[in-house]
Amino acid sequence: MFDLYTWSTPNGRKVSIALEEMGLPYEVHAINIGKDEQFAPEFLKVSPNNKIPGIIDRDNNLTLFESGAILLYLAEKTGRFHAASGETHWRVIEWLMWQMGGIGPFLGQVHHFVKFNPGKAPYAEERYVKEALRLYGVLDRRLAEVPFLAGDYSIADMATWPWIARFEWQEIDMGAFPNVVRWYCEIAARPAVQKGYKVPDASVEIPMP
Ligand SMILES: N[C@@H](CCC(=O)N[C@@H](CS)C(=O)NCC(=O)O)C(=O)O
Repeated sequence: MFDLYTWSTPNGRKVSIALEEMGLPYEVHAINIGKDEQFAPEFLKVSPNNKIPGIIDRDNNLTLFESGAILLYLAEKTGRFHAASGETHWRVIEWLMWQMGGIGPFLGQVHHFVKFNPGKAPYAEERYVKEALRLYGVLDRRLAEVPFLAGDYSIADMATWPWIARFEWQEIDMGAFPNVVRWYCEIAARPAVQKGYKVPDASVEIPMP
């Protein structure tokens, strides 16, 4: 049994999707980051970085923050959606790190400047939109070669997909990225993804291109 500390954001959804995909039971603790609940001392015991997501594994009382670390932990614990060794092991890590270092931080800045503060910082808007388009291009080229980021569906896809689900916020023309659309729709059709997307807010729907 896991405790999941989360909110309705791409980083939070990575973990609820992974827990659903792996069939692991979990109790949801909604941390409303719009109300600064991420700064509550109780939450800091789980996530000292003041950000969701965080988990506690009740089997061993292990606490973990950083979505990439959580996904690796869950994959190792269940032996699913990752490979124990060999090339695929490193492909999963490679694309997971690409998400953590590129897709997450840069698309997050697009949300900040383009969606929520348009017109305030034209240089930042231009810089982050350009980088977003470059990253979508990288993703599209990769997905022209393989069905999923590391070959088979893996935690690297679970990490990346929730960020692409914000393509409207990022003002991305998905028609320009047909391989991304194919991959995105295939993942969106997975029952576990549909369930995990709605944590902790069951009223939302997956945006479709
Ligand atoms: N690198 C972290 C990023 C986590 C993150 O940025 N979480 C956001 C929501 S998506 C958050 O908690 N923001 C609250 C804040 O910045 O105060 C991870 O992947 O877990």
